[in-house]
Amino acid sequence: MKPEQEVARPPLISVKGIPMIKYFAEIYDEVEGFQAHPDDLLISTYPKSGTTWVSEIVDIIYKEGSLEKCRVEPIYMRVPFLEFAVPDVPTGIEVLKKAPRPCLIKTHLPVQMLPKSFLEKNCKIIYAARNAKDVAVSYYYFYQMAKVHPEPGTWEEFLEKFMDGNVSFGSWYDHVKGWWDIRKKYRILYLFYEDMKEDPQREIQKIMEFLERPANENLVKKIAQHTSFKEMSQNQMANYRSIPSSVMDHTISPFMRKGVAGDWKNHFTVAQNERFNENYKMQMEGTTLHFRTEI
Ligand code: PPS
Repeated sequence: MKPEQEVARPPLISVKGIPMIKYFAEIYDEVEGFQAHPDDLLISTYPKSGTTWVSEIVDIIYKEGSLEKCRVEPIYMRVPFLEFAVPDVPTGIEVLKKAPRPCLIKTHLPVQMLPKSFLEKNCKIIYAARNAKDVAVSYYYFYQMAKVHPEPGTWEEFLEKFMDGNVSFGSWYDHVKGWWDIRKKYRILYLFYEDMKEDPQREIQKIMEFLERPANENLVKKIAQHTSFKEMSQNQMANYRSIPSSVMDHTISPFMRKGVAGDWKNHFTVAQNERFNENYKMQMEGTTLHFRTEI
């Protein structure tokens, strides 16, 4: 790893009008040309929406419930992050080049930036979405601990940037709507974090059906237990604690922070909530996509 100042907090760079982490932006051309295998499974999310949770669930499904097999590598090796890049660490593309294919792949790209080959090859895709208020809060803490992001500023300032789409991977509103709009045209399972919190076993069963994997009650229960927030926070192969602190500093805020629906209530002032709701109505006008901000 290079000295910390070389990794730390460069300004975002616009790619196709979307603000991106500098290092990710620098390799985007290579990412755009990535060739998917028809049987690769893509896990797509706006950041902080339950990517790691869904990834762990899918990995254990693929490994037919074997916890031992899941424990061999950290989640970012078991489910490579397509557009990932930081100095002196293998990029997502480099990891994928060495990975046995077909495989599981993570992305945060908005649909218009996804390498075309995923849709051309009709790959199965699981999209996980989470309500905007909890995403904004989770992202604010993540910006602080993951030093590839610029300084988030105060909560008030960050919330404004979030509403303006001036954060890494751009507008939450456009991201969730973009993926929602194509869900029926392709093989896309669109999940909600709040549904997973409400009834993890039901959602795991849904994922297994989508993946055409036989589900039985015991296996579903086992997966739900292994992927609970409590278990995953303590699981060194899922909690991102193996990333050097010059990149992710868990003493500022742990990656596995709270894992609940509705934490936004502890952060939004009444005035912020009113302003956010008004802006939300405008940005989400006309969509059939509906989120729950509490369960
Ligand atoms: S990332 O960096 O975008 O890939 O992050 P992502 O994994 O999408 O989101 C991180 C948030 O998800 C919470 N999380 C969970 N919640 C419930 N159950 C489980 N098992 C779980 N695993 C991760 C994590 O705590 C982050 O949310 P916050 O609100 O910050 O706690």
